[in-house]
Amino acid sequence: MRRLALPLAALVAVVGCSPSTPTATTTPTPTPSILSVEPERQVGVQLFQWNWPSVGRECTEVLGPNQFAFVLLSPAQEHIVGEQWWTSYQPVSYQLESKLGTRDEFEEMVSTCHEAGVKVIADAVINHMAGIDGGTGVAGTEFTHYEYPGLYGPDDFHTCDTPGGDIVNYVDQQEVQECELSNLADLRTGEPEVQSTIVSYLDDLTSLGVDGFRIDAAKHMHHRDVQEIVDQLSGDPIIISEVIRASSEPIQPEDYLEIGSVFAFQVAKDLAGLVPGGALHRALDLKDGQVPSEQAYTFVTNHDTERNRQTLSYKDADKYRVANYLLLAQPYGTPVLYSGYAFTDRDEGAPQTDGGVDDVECATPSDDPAPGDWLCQHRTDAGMAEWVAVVGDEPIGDLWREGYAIGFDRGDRGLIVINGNSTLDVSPELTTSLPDGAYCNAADLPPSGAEDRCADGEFIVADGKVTVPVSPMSAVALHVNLRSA
Ligand code: ARE
Ligand code: CA
Repeated sequence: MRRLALPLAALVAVVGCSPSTPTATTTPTPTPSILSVEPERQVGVQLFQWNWPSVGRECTEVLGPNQFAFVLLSPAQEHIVGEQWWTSYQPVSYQLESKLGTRDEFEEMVSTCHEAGVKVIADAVINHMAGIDGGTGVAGTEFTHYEYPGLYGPDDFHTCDTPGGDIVNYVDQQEVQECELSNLADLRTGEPEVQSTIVSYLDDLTSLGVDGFRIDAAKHMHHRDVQEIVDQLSGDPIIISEVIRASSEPIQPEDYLEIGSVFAFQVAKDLAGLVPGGALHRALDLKDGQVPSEQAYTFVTNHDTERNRQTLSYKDADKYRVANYLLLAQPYGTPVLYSGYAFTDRDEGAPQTDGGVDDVECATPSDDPAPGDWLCQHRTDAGMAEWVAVVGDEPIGDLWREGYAIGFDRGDRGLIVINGNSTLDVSPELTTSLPDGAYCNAADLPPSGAEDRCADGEFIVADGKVTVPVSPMSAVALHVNLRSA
């Protein structure tokens, strides 16, 4: 999705107000015109455990106006009953009835997001079904561990002679793909009947307008199985496989590149290492193995890693914010922001009533949120999504460095200074390719996307120079579409 060259025609002249119609007797006053670029949406956000009405509202109010490209949902299918968030990852049928909402609500959310210019990526849990002996699902489906009426019977699941039938040894490819991930009934995804049942489910989501799929636990399906399933899908959905990179293992993200894109876990781990150490400039050379930029979905954290602490998360407060600025400022991959809720216990579900997740109300930003607070971290970076859309694939200019702070241009469209010092202010005078003008800070905008958001720009670019004061653990990001007229 990233690195697409912007057509020259995308450079359009934006005029502050329309000139008065010239007549024979009056001469038109020249109107100050500001060169502006057509933003190309790139940044996505994972709205973890947000219910469908809340996702739709966020698309309209925040994601659309701020040039977000897509939203990544939590799983939509029927699942086991329980308050934990991870019940979403134990399918019992492919009805779109879940703790996150009904089929109708799902369909309405997709069209609302589309109206706001935001694509929708669904979370496809297709490697397995439930991990418990049996019961009744949230939409009333009765099931046992290996029997799901109308979908699958015992013959559709792998059997495995490891203890409990579980994956124990990640170095054995067959075990990883044919034994059970934490007791989750493992589908024979190589079998044509299983494939066609999965394809019908995913096509159903596509028929409701979904633009693509996160393939959950893709590592646990042979890439040939995933390829065969994807080849049978209607349309041309975006495919992003979840294959957590571990250098010691035989199955690598690269194995899935012919199918589509992958999540770049290595980038998240690298960001977690370099921010606390202050080597911020190293973020400019991030890369995930051999995964090319246009097939890498990069992130600071996701719902698993914020719990196992393999990455930074909201619990790291200002370090987490700095990592997000780096993710967005560097050019590798398609960045996905994360938005979840505060928790103390890893299993804790989102705030819910009678088995349904409550509508999201964002808590006031705080470094010490209460459990169950919706954090809405992505709103803090809302203006940065537009910054990324405006700078496009412009290259990184000369690097300025001082202590733990860095600054650089992105061509003649944007500039960013990130201050990773925990107590020191910086205020560099930078040479820049930005056109002259009075700019506002995209890293510090309210998430409303209001029209008059840069009435009085405080960062003055004159004759290729600009002075940029930045307080500790924050950033100033300028771009050509955020200037005073
Ligand atoms: C829950 C309970 C279990 C119980 C099971 C069945 O926690 O105790 O046995 O239910 O009743 C999520 C939760 C799990 C939860 C599961 C089902 O995280 O706790 O189990 O839902 O409800 C591997 C996979 C990777 C996977 C991670 C978690 O490779 O695909 O494990 N990530 C996805 C999702 C998860 C989800 C699932 C898959 C299952 O993002 O949220 O699980 O649908 C090394 C390896 C990695 C491995 C990692 C984890 O790093 O390289 O491949 O990741 O270890 O140990
Ligand atoms: Ca499997």
